[in-house]
Amino acid sequence: MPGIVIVGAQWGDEGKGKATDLIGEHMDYVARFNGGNNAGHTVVVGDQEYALHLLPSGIIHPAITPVIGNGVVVDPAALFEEIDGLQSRGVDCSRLRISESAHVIAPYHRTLDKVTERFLGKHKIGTTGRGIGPAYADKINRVGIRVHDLFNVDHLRDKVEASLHQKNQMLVKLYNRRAIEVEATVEELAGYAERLKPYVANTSLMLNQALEQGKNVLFEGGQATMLDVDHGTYPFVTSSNCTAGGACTGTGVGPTKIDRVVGVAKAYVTRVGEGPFPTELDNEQGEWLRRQGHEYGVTTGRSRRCGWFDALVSRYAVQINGLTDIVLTKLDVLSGLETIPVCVGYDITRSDGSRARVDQMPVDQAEFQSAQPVYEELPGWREDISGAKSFDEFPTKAKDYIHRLEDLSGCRISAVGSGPGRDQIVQIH
Ligand code: 2SA
Ligand code: GDP
Ligand code: MG
Repeated sequence: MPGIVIVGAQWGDEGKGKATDLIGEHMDYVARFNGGNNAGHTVVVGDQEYALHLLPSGIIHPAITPVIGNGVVVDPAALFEEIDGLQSRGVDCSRLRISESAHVIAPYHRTLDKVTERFLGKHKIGTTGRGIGPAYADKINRVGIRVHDLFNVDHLRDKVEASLHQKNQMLVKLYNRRAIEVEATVEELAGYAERLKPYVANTSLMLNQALEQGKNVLFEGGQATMLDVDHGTYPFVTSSNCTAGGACTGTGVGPTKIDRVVGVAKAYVTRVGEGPFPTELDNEQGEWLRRQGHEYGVTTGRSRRCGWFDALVSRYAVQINGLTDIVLTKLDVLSGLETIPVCVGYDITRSDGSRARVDQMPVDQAEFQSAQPVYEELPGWREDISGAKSFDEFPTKAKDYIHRLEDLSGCRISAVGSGPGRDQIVQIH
């Protein structure tokens, strides 16, 4: 089973870091394929908690080669800060390999991210402010800077000039800001080159050769299906392909090399930032879920919006990613509830004003914005499940909840999280 992809099945923070750590134990390589340091993946080992942003979660295992693929956007300052933080805690980062064609987040991308959010006003996306969108926009506009560009200053200056030409006109004329200086930017970016060099490699070749040799590669997705730039709740999305297809384009490995696609889903749903969220609980129950689940952003510290499990979202994630199985996390958080509502349909308003009940994800975002959840009430359980070591130890009603989510999602649940700890996960065979 050499090629495994892990993706978020909802709006992120499902516990991908933990799932990657669990499955990654048997892997030779763990490769990030999208996003950047907007991600916040938590891995808890004993009494140590690691919050990983740009680095693949597999970096915690000494036997794994962590890889940052070409589909990732790399902020060199953030990268070194993260490496320094981990190394000071005894984690060896020297095995890390970064694609030479990954795009670089320059300081002006961070500036633009913040400025555009401010100017969008009530239409803002609620980004993490890490420069992710502007860096991907440059990639698509063909004025991006790639990692290998940092190693030739004349070439780099050319690229920075091309990238800043239009941005400076916009910053000065539209946003009433000072123009960004080319030379200062070149100096800063070129200053990272020497330290970056030993990590840089042709990672596509490396991963393909590894797969040829029968080695195991885990492809770790950042963000999630509903934040995917093509398949998510556009425009309230991130700027990359977080879905399984992104694993191929974002690492240079073909789809025939992928054997398993794991979706990570919470037993309820959370979202950070703006955008529609049909099962959101803007009330005391939502506050209860936030408190029980400690739902705060790992990168920005923002409060996460909380709501009930949405079967339309999980069915959609199964379809878009071709999921082979689901890792269901945070089931322990729901212990103590009398009943647990699960969304099984939406009442939506069509563009002609008519109302309809649907059980598939509407693509039209105006329809999705209008969605009112239709709930099925499932019986809850009182027992604390955080110490369960096998599926048999779960209360019957918790087992029923898991089986009902499998039926509604149309996909097998292969493991269930019962707490944040590394060993608090129960495999289902
Ligand atoms: P961006 O910064 O351009 O990627 O923001 C665009 C949208 O994507 C959402 N987004 C995220 N959603 C959940 N978790 C993320 N990572 C952090 C975490 C978030 C944090 O693990 O907690 O700390 O706030 C993440 N990254 C991006 C973002 O909220 C926007 O809706
Ligand atoms: P990711 O972005 O998908 O990797 O998820 P985050 O790390 O942003 O958020 C998931 C949070 O839930 C982290 O604080 C994890 O330690 C925690 N977590 C993961 N699995 C479980 C679980 O099964 N139960 C509980 N209570 N917490 C969990
Ligand atoms: Mg996260």
